[in-house]
Amino acid sequence: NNDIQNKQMQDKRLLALCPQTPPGLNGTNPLRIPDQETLEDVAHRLHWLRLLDGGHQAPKDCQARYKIAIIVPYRNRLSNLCTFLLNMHPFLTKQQLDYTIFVVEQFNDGLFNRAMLMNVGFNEALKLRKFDCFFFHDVDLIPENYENMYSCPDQPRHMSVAIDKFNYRLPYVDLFGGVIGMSRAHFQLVNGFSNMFWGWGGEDDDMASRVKAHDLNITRYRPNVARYHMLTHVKQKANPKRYEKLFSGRKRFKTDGLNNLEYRVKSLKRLPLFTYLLVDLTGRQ
Ligand code: UD2
Ligand code: MN
Repeated sequence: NNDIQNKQMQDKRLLALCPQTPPGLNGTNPLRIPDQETLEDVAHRLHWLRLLDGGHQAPKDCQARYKIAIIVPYRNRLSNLCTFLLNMHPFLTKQQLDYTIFVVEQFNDGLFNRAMLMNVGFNEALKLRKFDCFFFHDVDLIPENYENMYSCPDQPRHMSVAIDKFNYRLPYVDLFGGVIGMSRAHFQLVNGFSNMFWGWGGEDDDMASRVKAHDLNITRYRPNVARYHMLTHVKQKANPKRYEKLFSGRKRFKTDGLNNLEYRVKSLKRLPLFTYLLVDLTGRQ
């Protein structure tokens, strides 16, 4: 048995690198709808993918170029999460990626802090594996086009350019919300997201300013490739202080982010479809 395992590991090392653009990506990703909105049902439907524990997958016929972490901020959106997982796993597998999906749930009630959950996801993921890049991903966005590659970007990449709900048009040029991809080094360079945005809005624009303040460029794929379907959910209450925080943000890039992040991990589990983190966020709302 050990011999077989050794042999398999050797074979893996001899495998050729996966192509930058895998074959057969033309065509649209059909929207899959769960029969029942339970994680068990979704796992059952995805059985054929043979996912590894913790929502991990790696190509079998070639050696992946990067190790990718998908970080999903989450609280109380089970219906969206089921649809997200049912669609993302087949999509990312088809792109021949070595990836792991992390769902980071906010334990405490009160205002949601999307940006801080991203920071926690980044931090905790790196304790498990040295991921090369990170996709920070809203749970309600489903890529429509297989060519929308989740490969590590050289510069920070805004992925969700054309969303059906916005008539497939970018609402404003500096938008950096929805789905973004960044290398580990760039995310560290900008000190991650701000931890100070509680409630809806502003945290994505603050990240865009961080990126620009560090002489990085936001890149995008063509709008006919970077297309997404948005799932429905109830609207959050907007944070009335978001503009204030945004305008004063510049002064805080160095002191507010990865380097002053405080939280407690209540639970860390390798579930069949994702690595689950339940966290208590500390900080003033
Ligand atoms: C927009 C942005 C989003 C973020 C947000 C402001 C796009 C396409 N989306 O989304 O990236 O900047 O505005 O904060 O630009 N979530 C939960 N439970 C909650 C609340 C939020 O799981 O109770 C998570 C979930 O992953 C969700 C994400 O946070 O997709 C963004 O929140 P939203 O969907 O309520 O905000 P939305 O659609 O206006
Ligand atoms: Mn949304």
